[in-house]
Amino acid sequence: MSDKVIISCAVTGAIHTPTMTPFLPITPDEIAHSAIAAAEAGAAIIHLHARDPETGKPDQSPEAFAGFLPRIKQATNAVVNITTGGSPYMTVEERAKPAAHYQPEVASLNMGSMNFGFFPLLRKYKEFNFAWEREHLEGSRDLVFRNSYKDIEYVLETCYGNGTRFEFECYDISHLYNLAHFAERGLVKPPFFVQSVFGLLGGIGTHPEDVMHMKRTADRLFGDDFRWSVLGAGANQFRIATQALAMGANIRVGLEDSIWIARGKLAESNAQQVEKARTIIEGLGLQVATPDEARDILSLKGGDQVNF
Ligand code: KMH
Ligand code: ZN
Repeated sequence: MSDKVIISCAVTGAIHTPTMTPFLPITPDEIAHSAIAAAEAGAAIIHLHARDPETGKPDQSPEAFAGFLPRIKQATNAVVNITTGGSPYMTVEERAKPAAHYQPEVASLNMGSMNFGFFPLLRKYKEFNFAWEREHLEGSRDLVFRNSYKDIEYVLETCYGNGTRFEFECYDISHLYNLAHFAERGLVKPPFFVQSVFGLLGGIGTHPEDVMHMKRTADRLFGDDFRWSVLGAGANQFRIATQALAMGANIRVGLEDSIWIARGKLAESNAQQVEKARTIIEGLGLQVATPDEARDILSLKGGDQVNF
């Protein structure tokens, strides 16, 4: 068990909407500033989505990423991770375009199809700033986040040849088995960066036993061939992180996954969550990994090998 912990920070995502918090980075400027501050606070990996600067709606066109990728690269040594999840409403072809074009060190790869319900958030908000927000939440009652075997192969075909490695997003135990299937076919190579996701409606829950079961299943399937990271969605973020840290995990924080810093208190920035993560890590006697240490742990190609 290494005492170096990789903090990933997912700065904006595609699930939370502008009405939910004034602190969600939306414009390229906001995304760049927020990502740079998160890296300065200790995030070794920055996981990125893009949004329409006027409305905040998820935008997966490669052009939408152009306003912040070079700026983050120039201002930090952080590993840039580009989403191929995009928004669950998009096709896989659309979702894979930015990672295929910019050839980052890491891209996300979602390891199975699932229901993805964020409609319970509707209860919290009466009015929305933009019309798309209500439709986005309401539509998730009937939303399947599609990641078929063919879809996963498509992302591998479009990105792996560029030396991009993956953050394998596993929202349930079956997604670990899907990763094992691709490993058996030789389509993915260790070390596998397994990002286990807890607490989304449609995925595994947030009970300590859920975290334990994810870890022991990954141990059984991959042995020494995986590097484990966890993210807890919403208010569970730091409880799950702390449990998993004590079990040897790396962690992901950021406003993509939770808009909170404490019970009922909005996080004012991504960096604030990274700082809290750092405090917990150091409080447990562990150390925060630098970006170069993360590159070493995950066998990444290097920040100078990207196309931005
Ligand atoms: N929002 C996370 C739970 C992706 O970008 O590929 C999942 C995610 C998907 O980060
Ligand atoms: Zn994401």
